[in-house]
Amino acid sequence: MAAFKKLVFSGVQPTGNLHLGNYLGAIKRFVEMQERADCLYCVVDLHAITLWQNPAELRTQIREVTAAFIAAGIDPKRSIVFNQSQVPQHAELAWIFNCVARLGWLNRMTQFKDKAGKDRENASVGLYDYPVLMAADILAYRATHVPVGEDQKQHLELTRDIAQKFNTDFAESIEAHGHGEGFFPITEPLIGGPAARVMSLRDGTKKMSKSDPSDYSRINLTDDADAIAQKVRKAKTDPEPLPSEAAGLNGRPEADNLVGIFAALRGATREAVLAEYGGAQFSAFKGALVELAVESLSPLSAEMKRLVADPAHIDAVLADGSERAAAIAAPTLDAVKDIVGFVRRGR
Ligand code: AQP
Repeated sequence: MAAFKKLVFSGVQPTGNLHLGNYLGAIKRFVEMQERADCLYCVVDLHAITLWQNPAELRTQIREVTAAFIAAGIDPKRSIVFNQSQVPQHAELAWIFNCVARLGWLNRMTQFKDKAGKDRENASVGLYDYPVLMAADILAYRATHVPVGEDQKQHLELTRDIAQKFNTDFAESIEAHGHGEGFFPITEPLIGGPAARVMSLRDGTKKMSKSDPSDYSRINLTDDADAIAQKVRKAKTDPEPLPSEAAGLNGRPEADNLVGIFAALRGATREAVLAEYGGAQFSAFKGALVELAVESLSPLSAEMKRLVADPAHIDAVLADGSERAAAIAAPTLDAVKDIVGFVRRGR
């Protein structure tokens, strides 16, 4: 396999209120990755429309996700911040990958099953094809690393399968065009930390999610201090005090979730948190969690508010980022077209 330059790609859908799960599982880690590699962070609006979106709200949400990226600490001069629909290579590569991916692979995707629910016949074709577009998002840049929450693990495995199959199916042509042994990297998912899967505050067995009908199930990045305090205080728990070791969280999903959130906000491990709070009652621990969450999220939400008040600035960031993203993706697509055997202008 050829050596690939370390490059990070990840995306967030502009489909509603961003929540603590999106922040701790993804965006906070995007910020940290900037120290270690070149990064591209994408507002994946093509993914968003796999479920119907109100057009005016979609536009607002694209700007809000961009604002959240910047407010959290992503520097749009250093990293490339853009929205997917401004870079046509994503959709173009997705079509080519549609012809590489197998129906059987997509039939196994659990996110489609969850989101389509019982009314599968009525789901959009785009929702079914979502993981193929995600593979195109990543591989248009030949990204080597993708920080995501645990819910995206299966999609990342599909990306690896598509890269592998493309490399194998076109091995001779890849070699003939001077690309060595493999054209696409086998991308590494970066899933980890204490908040890889933040759970609902109402039910520790369900993922914290934008689409949960109960607003009390999640902490939104735009929630004020009062709302954060109310939601944490009402969060479901069990009657036992906190254990002193992480093994004591087994079978206690709600306790595990609150300790994981605390650890991720503090940049510590569950063990370190339990060393401090083991034996404490939830009432005391929740008080400390409210304080930490408000202290972490208030500046973020204030900065988001400031940024969304200037949509022209956000749009300029996205236009600049899209241009820089396309400058990387366009030569990849040209090479893919040559490898596949298309005739293209200028050749
Ligand atoms: N609960 C979570 N814990 C940790 N990480 C999470 N992510 C999402 N939920 C959690 C991560 O956030 C990134 C962006 O997610 P997305 O908006 O692109 O997709 P999503 O998974 O559809 O988000 P939601 O909030 O769960 O929305 P719905 O309600 O539509 O299902 C990804 O890296 C994701 O892993």
